[in-house]
Formats: sequence, C-alpha cells, structure tokens
Amino acid sequence: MKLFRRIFLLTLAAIFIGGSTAQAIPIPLRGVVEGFYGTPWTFNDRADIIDFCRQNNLNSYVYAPKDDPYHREKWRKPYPADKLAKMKNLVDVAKENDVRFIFAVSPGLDLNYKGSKGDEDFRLMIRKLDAMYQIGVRDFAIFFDDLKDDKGRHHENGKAQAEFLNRVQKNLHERYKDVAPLIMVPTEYFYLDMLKGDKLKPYTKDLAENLDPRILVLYSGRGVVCDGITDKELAEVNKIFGREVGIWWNYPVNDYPLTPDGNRNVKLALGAIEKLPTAHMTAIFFNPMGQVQLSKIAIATGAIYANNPATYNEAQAWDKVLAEQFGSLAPTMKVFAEHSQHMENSWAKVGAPDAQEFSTAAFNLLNDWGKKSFVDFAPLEQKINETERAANILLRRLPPKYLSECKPQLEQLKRIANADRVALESLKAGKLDPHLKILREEISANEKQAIISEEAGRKFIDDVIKIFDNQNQGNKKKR
Ligand code: LTM
Repeated sequence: MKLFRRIFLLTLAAIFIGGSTAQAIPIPLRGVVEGFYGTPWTFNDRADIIDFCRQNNLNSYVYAPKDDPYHREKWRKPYPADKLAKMKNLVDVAKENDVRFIFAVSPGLDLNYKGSKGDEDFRLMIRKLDAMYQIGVRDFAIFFDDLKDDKGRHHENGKAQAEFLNRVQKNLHERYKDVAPLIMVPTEYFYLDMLKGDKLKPYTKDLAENLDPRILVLYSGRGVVCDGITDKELAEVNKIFGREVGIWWNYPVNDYPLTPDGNRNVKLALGAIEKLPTAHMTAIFFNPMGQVQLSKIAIATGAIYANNPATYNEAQAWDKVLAEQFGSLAPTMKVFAEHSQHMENSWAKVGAPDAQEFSTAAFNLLNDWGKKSFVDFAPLEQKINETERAANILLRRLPPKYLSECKPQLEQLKRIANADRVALESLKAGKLDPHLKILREEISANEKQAIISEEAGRKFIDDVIKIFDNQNQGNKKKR
C-alpha cells in the first residue's frame, strides 16, 4: 500500500509541477555526425562541438569526415602519430563531456570481401579499429554510402557487406567487453534507393537478411536530402531491416551545389530542424556544415527535438536557440537566418522556405500592381528595409567567429536588398530603372561565393525585370 501511495503522490506532484505527467523521452543516441565533404573541421572545432553537445544534452559525436584521407580513401593506413595524438585528445574531451566518441571508417571505395585479399582487408580494418580502442574509443561505425559510379550504379553486394560487418562486430565483441554495437550506413541508404517499383532491390534485401540484428543501421529518409520523415516512413524502413533503424539527417549540411555549376558550402542552412518523426526512434545524427559555429543553430534545435520529439515545436525552438546563441543580436540574426534556411537542387530539398513574409509581401504587391488603382508598397518596403538593416548591423557587430563564416552571404543579402529597393522604386515609377540589371548581374557574379534568398529577395528582382521586359516586348509588337 505504501508503494502505491508514493506513486500516487509522485504522480500528483508531477501534474502539479509540470502541468502534465508526460515525460520527455529522449532519443537514446543523439548527436552530430561530422560526415560532410570538403575541408574537415579542425580538432579545436571538434572539441568545441563536443562541449556544445554536452551543453545541449546531445550524447554522441561521430567522426566521419569524408575528406579525411584516413577515414575513406586511405582507410587501410593507420593514423600518423601526430594525428593519433590529436585524436586521443579529442576522445578524452568527449569522455570529460560524457559524449560518446563514435569512430567511423568508410572503406567501401576499394574494400575486398573475398579470398586472401578479403582476409587481409579484414585484418587491416581490425588494426585500424584496435588503434582507436587503444586511445579509448568504445563506439565504432563502418559506412558504405556514396559508392555509386557516374551513371548512378553501384556494385555492392549486400550479403558480402553484412558478413564483413558481422565478422568485425564478432571480433570486437569477443575481445572487448566494453564495445558498443557497431553502426553502419548502407550503400542504398535512402528509402527510394532501396526499392525498385514496390520490391526491395537485391542489395538491400541481402543486407537486411544477413546483417547481425544488433548492428545499428542509419538511413537518410526518402532521399539523400529530403523534406522530412514521417512516422510511417520510418516504420517502413524499420520493417525492411527487421530492427529499429537510426537517422542520418542531412541538415544543416551544405556540401552540395545548389546550382548546376555552383560551388559547395555557399548557402548557409540557418533554419530549425523540422518535420522529423515523433514515434519512438533509436538514434539520430545531424550532419553539419563546414561552418562549425553557424551549424550550431540547427544542431541546437535538433537537440531540443531529440530530447523530446513529441513536444518539439520548430518555431519556438528556433527563437530559443537564436536568443541563447546571439543574445541582443538574436532578432537581427533571425532576419538573416530567415533568408537562408531552405536548401534545394534537382535531388535535394530540405528546410523551411526562405523569408516567407517577404515572399508574401512581394507576391501581393506584384499581384496588385498594374491591376488596382491603389497599390500598397509599404509591406514589402518594410521587409526590404528590415533585411538591409539586418545585413548592415550584422556586418558591423557580429563577433568574428560568426562573421568569418558568413561575410559573403551577408554582403550578398545586402546587394539583394539594395536591388530589391531599386526594383520596388521601378514599380512605383512604372518604369524599369536600367541600373537594376547591372545590380542583378553583380548578384549573379557573386553567387560562386554566396547564395541566399533565391526564392524571396532574389526572385523579386527577377520578377520585376521580367514584368518590364514583357511590357517592352508587348509595346514593340504593338508598334
Ligand atoms: O548522407 C549520407 C549518408 N552520405 C553523404 C554525406 O556525406 C553528405 O554530406 C550528404 C550531403 O551532401 N550526402 C551524402 O550522400
């Protein structure tokens, strides 16, 4: 009876204090995967992000920089002594911060599975992981993503991969009692790539059927970079692999080009994590940008999500995080971030649309212009002013650690806002200011370094130019 009374009183207390008995249920493994292409983070960056993980109740960091040669291209080679010493330092930092350091190798470019070459590669993999065990690593991952050729084909054999991973897992677990289950990323790591029509492709089928059920599989959603994952989608992939899979989430990563001829890392993903499952999940890792400090906006919202997916609200999380990270500059930073959230190209789409209020004001204005006798320019004018002011303030006042990561984007936003004003004045005057086209060209010329607000601020300039060009064409035809 005493026990029941205690439980009853504790429940009452929980209702009284928390407003509800609902408990936060954090995703068990939650953190950051340094898994992007391009210049890897420095060891200082990593130590900083591990500390940030602790502060935000994220409990893991995965070391998997695609362009660390010892991680992928030269995976067989042991780390040289100086790099190993830095790695040990980082492992110690992770321990001090109670963050799991997950060491990953991506051997798939040239891994041999069969015969004596297979045995040799197995031995070299174990040697690589053992060296990490010696410096304190207890969590390991082997990734097989991005092994396609130019035609989008891969030659991976799911059964051979599964057997290799099972063998690695068995070897480690027989020798070490304190090593966590292995983590892997398949070659077909997004849902649509696992299927042909409504049937599983042979690779995924063989992998799923043969992989030790204790090995954690990560996948990235319907696509490589996609617009959310539903509970149902996650359940489907759990079913395919006969286990609870984890998520490798490709936001805020920005290592892919947003224009056919464009560069990597030019658009900043400054929005909140959104549209992720609320159902039970076993692991989630956020893949960040090369820009480590600015990645913290999305990662911190991801931490709020991962600590209680059921109650996550992206707008509230975004405001909270901006306030925590930027203090009095938060409202100004928010204006900038609003213009730089959405990432989209022919195969990627993620993040809330950029500057929605700006776009709505521009849409309404263009809709009314030329049709109504009274056109209200004020809402868009206000948005343009706000944008230009934010860019100017941030260029002057952002602390150097942030400014060094976003100066080209702020300068580009300033250019766009300036051109937006000229576009707006052209509409007011009923005549295109010829300077607008020059400004637009300057924006294009700078897109190798910075892309921002493509469908909001930049689109308004294009729309206005198009309106006047069409008008001119019409007038010429009439003549
Ligand atoms: O997403 C996965 C599993 N692998 C790679 C990442 O390394 C890369 O950062 C992202 C974004 O380009 N895409 C991938 O395919």
